[in-house]
Amino acid sequence: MGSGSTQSAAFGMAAAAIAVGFGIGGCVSNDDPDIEFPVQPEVFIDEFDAAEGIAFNGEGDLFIAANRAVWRADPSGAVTRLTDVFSNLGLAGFGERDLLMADFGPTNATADSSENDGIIWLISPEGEKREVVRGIADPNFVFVRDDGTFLVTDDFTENIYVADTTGAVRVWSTAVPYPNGLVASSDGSRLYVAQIFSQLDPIVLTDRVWTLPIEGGEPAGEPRLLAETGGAGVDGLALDEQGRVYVADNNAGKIWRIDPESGALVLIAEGMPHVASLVFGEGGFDRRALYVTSTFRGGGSIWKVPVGVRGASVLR
Ligand SMILES: [Ca+2]
Ligand SMILES: [Ca+2]
Repeated sequence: MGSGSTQSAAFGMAAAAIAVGFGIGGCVSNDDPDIEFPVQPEVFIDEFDAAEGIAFNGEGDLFIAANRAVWRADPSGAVTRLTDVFSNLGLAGFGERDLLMADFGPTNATADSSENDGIIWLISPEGEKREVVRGIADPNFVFVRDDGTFLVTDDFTENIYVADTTGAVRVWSTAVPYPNGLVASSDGSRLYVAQIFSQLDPIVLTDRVWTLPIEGGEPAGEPRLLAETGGAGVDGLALDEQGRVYVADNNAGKIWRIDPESGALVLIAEGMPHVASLVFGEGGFDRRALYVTSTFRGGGSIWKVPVGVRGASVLR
């Protein structure tokens, strides 16, 4: 190899560095140059009145909690009812092919009376289900970790619980008030937490996404405010393969992407009333799109939002 080719390689690296510099400084830093944010979302499924939980299992099949039931959805948008539950809260793939579901149970804190009757269900893709955790009043979101345990939020409290399928459950963190959606950084060193309310009774929605440091599987220090979306009622979170955080801004009907270092925001899509939870496509679904639920106030639509990048690998 002559010096010419070394020079040319060095020049190439410099050019790449300059390109990256421009990318950061520019107003749009997409991975797919054909996509300009905000993108136009499309309705993927319009069969439901209310939906929230959404997750792929380890076999690449999509499941949705909607109309007080759990459904499997095909890439065509056709849905099959699997089993009935009390509510429509968070879903997460668990193990090779099962799901965990957060269910408020018969009562919840927005009703006249609330009891400690929430349930975490373990549900097979065929719809067989059994209770695995009791003792959480109104479980909202489930985030599975790499050791077989999972974190569960109760967004009417300050509690993030850690639990497992033997029924063991304890409060893991009280650092973020009214925690809703969760997702961890890919290296596991931090947990992103969406704070949905600033107070209850009457409910005041808020827009804060926090970073909570983790060491040895436990919270390690004070949370840091990562971003405020300017919306109201931040709900589900998802992570892309570049470590960026996507948040469903429920009352604003928007999805934002947050830079995990700077907290800078990019508006990904809008016009989706009361979006709740979001996942990247897997299996036979579009892997460069988010699939997004909406609650009853949003009409229960399931949206597809192309984002031009894949999701981070999901722990199950
Ligand atoms: Ca309850
Ligand atoms: Ca939620």
